[in-house]
Amino acid sequence: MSQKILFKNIDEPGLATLDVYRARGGYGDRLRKALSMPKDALVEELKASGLRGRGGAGFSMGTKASFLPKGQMDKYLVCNADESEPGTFKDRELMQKCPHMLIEGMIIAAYAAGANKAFIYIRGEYQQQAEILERAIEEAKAAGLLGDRLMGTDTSLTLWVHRGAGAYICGEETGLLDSLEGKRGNPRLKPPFPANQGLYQGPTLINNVETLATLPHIIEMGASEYAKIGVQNSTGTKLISISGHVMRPGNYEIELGMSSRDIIYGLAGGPGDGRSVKMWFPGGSSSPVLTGDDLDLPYDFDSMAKAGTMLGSGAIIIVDDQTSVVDVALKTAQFYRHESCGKCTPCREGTNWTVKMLERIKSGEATPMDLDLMASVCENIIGHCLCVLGDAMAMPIGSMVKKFRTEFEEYIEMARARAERELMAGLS
Ligand code: L3W
Repeated sequence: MSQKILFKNIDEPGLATLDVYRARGGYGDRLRKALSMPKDALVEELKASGLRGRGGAGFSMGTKASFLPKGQMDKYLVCNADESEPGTFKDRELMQKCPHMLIEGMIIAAYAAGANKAFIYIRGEYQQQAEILERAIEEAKAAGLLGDRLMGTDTSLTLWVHRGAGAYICGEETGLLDSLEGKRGNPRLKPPFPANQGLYQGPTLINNVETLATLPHIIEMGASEYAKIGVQNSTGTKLISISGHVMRPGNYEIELGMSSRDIIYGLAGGPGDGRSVKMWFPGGSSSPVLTGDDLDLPYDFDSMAKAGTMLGSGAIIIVDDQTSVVDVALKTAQFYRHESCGKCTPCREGTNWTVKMLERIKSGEATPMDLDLMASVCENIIGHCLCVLGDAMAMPIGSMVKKFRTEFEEYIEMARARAERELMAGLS
């Protein structure tokens, strides 16, 4: 279970330069092979690899590419490098240490989609990574790997880096497209999906950094070999970011289907002496939480879905037994309230209500009935918003209330008793 693909040489000094990347097999034969394939055959190869989107939704990459209409209209490729999901920091390491892997993957994806203009939309805070990408693009251009007739073929590709300005909603694909067009980053109603009507109304393929960076390896190995890695329906390896209460937080590459316990305790060292895992987010702060009883679940898309949660962006956040679930819930809800674009009512009002109810719990003003109200607010958000941001708050908070109801009730009682004592002390 230790196969490395994306992170194989990741700590090699100089890997961010074209020379070292080429010496490790970058561009060269595999790119030539991809660009010599008929576009349809390349898309079929991507489908056959079983690669599922690494940004959050886990949608089949090849299928998404196949949705783009044929024909001579302007088409676009956009790389979603807005990596803003709390707990997620894998794309940052990939772009920083191996920018050419992303560029090579984008050349392949653009060719498959018939796009000759591509953008990397990178979160504003990733200034260093944006500069590294700019330098790598200049190197690739100078080497004839980007621009007109790249590598002597009929294919052309212009690639730009566009920096965001620190808004989580711009990681939502249609908010990102609006932002890239120079507008406020508000989500659009889907359908139409970007594959049909995306950037500047043109067909647009949007994929996450890690998804695109995987393409050169699929071409090199062949789809059938790649599909042998991992488990059924979750092929390949996955970069995961582990944070929170673990001894060795960081990014790891794992084979999909690995036991969650082996990831959390084996790789990341667990929460440390005398502490245990109380709760964990398996796929960023948007994912419904799991508990210490779920540690033996295989870490793959379907196992997580069956457990009522999601693998999401692969960000595992560990919460130990000394942490209050109420504090985690409040922090989580505050994040989504702050990041809600405010365009649709269930998300704008629902995130605000949830924060207010959690604040009431903390200050001793709530009763156990407020838990039912909070659960009902969460239920009324899910599936009723313009985009997934509202759900992204309601799902984890709803799961916390459901799985840790007794702790919430005890907290309410304790906080009410404390508030009463303080009131009495103030009166005496
Ligand atoms: C054409 C159809 N295209 C679906 C495309 C669609 C998109 C992809 C997946 O949410 C997840 C979410 C969050 N014709 C199509 C079609 N597509 N049907 O397929 O679509 P969808 O709607 O399942 O998901 P989404 O709206 O893209 C994304 C989770 O991500 N999340 C993660 C955030 C991660 C970061 C990060 O830092 N990396 O921000 C947060 O909310 O829960 O499950 O491309 O166009 N019929």
